[in-house]
Order: sequence, then C-alpha cells, then structure tokens
Amino acid sequence: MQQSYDVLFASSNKYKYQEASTILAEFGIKLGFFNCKLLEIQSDSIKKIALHKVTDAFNQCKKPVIVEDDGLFIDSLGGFPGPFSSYVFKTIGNNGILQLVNKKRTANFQSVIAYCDKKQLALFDIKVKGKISEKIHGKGWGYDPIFIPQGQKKTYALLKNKNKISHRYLALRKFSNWFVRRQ
Ligand code: ITT
Repeated sequence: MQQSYDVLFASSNKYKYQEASTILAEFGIKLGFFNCKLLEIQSDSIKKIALHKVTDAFNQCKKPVIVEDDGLFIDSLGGFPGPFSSYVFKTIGNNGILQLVNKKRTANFQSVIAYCDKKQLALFDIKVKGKISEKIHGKGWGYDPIFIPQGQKKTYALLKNKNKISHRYLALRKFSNWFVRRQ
C-alpha cells in the first residue's frame, strides 16, 4: 500500500497538528498524525526538549517524523512560562497569566521543529516578538486569545491570517525549505 504522508507529526496536541498540516500542505508536504505522549525532559532550552521529544517519537514510530516544541516567553516574568508553557496553560491558564503581567507586556513566542529519520536529526527554530493583551480577546486555543504578534493590533485568536505569520508557520517554512530540497 502506498504511504499517504511524507512525514509524521508526533504530538498529543491536535490543534498543533491541524495548523501544521494546513501550513505544510501549502508547501506541498503531506503530514500524517502520530498521536502520542512524548517524553518531555525538564530543561530551560526548548531546543533540548524538542531533540529529546523527536528521538523518543522516532523510537516509537520508526518513520520520518517531526515534533514541535513551543514556548511563550514573557519579558517582565524573566521568560516565564517558556519551556513550561503547556503545564502553565493547563494550571493557571490565560486568566492566571493576565494577573501576573504588569505594565511591561512584551513577550515572544518561540517554536522549534525537530526532524528525525534513520540517518538524520535536524532542528529549525524561530522567535516571533509581540506582547500580551490587556484582556482575553477571541476564542482560540492555548495562548491565542492573549498573544498579539508585533505589527498587528489583534491577538492570534482574532487574526484571520495566523497561519501565515505565526511562530509555527515560520518554523515550518524553514523546515519545508530544507525538506523539499533534500528529497
Ligand atoms: P506535544 O508536546 O504533545 O506536541 P504540547 O501541547 O505539550 O503538545 P508544547 O510542549 O510545545 O506542546 O507546549 C506548548 C504550549 O504552548 C501548548 O500546550 C499551548 O498551550 C501553547 N501554544 C503553543 N503554540 C500555540 C499557538 O499557536 N497558539 C496558542 N497556544 C500555543
């Protein structure tokens, strides 16, 4: 039977997969979903976390695979929640973050895409500057209702073109340039 994808996306987060799949389709890459729980090491580096995650993913699926590790880094909180973004969202959520942020609202969203197959490991990272909104705006998933990317007036949740400017888009564009050229 013919394989129906070019590379797998290993994650427990269906929103990340859905966005990644839409973005990569634009670059002619078919993304399969490997829905799984990945080993997340404790580290202050999302690159190191992504590297461990992709090695674990490849050991589980034995197919060419990518993972993504993201973090929202808030300047006035010393980069918090950063590598703990997933846990912090599940515990204090956007309301908790809004209570912690004071006048200085600058932040950045970082994404690392890690690729692994039998022969190769590769990393693609990106940082999108922006700020934390004063209130929750819109109904998107995760931090979408509170993150306003630089140069925009609305949160990710309210932007129609999130998938054309986001940290995920920019990191996947780097990955796809490399992936398409090596095939
Ligand atoms: P996997 O590790 O299983 O892929 P995860 O949700 O735990 O899924 P991360 O460790 O990368 O993924 O967590 C980053 C968190 O940051 C994620 O859970 C969301 O809460 C948030 N996040 C990442 N990208 C986002 C986006 O585009 N919009 C809103 N929130 C986002």
